[in-house]
Amino acid sequence: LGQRGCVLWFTGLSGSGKSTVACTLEHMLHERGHFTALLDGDNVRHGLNKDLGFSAEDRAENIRRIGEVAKLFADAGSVTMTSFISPYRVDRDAVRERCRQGEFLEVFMDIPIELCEQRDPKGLYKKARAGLIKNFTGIDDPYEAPLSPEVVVKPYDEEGNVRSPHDMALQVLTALE
Ligand code: GGZ
Repeated sequence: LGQRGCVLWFTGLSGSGKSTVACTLEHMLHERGHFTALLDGDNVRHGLNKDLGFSAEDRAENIRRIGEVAKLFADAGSVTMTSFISPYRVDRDAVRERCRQGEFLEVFMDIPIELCEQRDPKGLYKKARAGLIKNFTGIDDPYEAPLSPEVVVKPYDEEGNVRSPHDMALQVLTALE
């Protein structure tokens, strides 16, 4: 890795484990002495992007701004992780285009909606099913899976057991190295 920064762009459904895996990976990177940054809903949608909602236009602007900030961090030498659904391929590809060759790595949390909905850590799928939240990704709003992500994270191991966030983070770390 050296001191070169990069953008690790996590994408996937709500409840797919983006933030958990990114956070676990951040600890691993710290242990190895790397400078990191983590952008997620908690520190971006409540601040920089608090004027934005969940229409396609607002999601596009959300991702554009996050992409610009992530690039600034990466150019400052940070291993920068972003954890947003980022449902539209064109929005993610636009961020990739803004980055230098090899600076942007897309990490696809390839978790079926059935699993995400089963977990439903915040009860949002339940609300979306009940019609209390409109335009919820995967329910009544689209999610466009990446066509050639650098890393694809699957939910089960070879024995069919659910993988731990630690195991998933190790996979991303290995790909990064
Ligand atoms: C999807 C929504 C919605 C709608 C609120 N659709 O599980 P969470 O709670 O913490 O993650 C979701 C988060 C999505 O914000 P992002 O900035 O990642 O979205 S995007 O990249 O599409 O701009 C969910 C919550 O916000 N949430 N309403 N309608 N997720």
